[in-house]
Amino acid sequence: MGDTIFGKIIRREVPADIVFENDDVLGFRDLNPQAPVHVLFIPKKALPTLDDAGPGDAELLGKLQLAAAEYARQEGLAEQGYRTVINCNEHGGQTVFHLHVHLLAGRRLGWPPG
Ligand code: D5M
Repeated sequence: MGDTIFGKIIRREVPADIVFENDDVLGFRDLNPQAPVHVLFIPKKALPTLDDAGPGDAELLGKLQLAAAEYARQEGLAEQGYRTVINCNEHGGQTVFHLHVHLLAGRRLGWPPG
């Protein structure tokens, strides 16, 4: 498992506000929320960036997106809408190198993102 803060959250070595969990994915609230709802979905199998994903990760990537969609449905966010985002490397704005999907909801989101 990757040695990042997210690895420590998976191992319950640091606290997090965990709101979703299944066999492959953990979801917890972002410490620095950019919308009224801002949840991060991470694979329990660490992968640093989307650029490190290969064909063998196709199912896991699907599970991450489906976890976000399932959570959004459960929380009643789907009808008004939401956004999922994966930041990759420096210009993508990635700061934690354990692949994660951001789920943003609860306000009208601007486009294009900054
Ligand atoms: O997103 C990384 C995100 O991770 C950023 O929005 C802050 C968040 N973060 C960092 N540390 C924590 C902890 N400990 N709990 C919850 N959220 C955290 P990126 O796409 O890499 O910029």
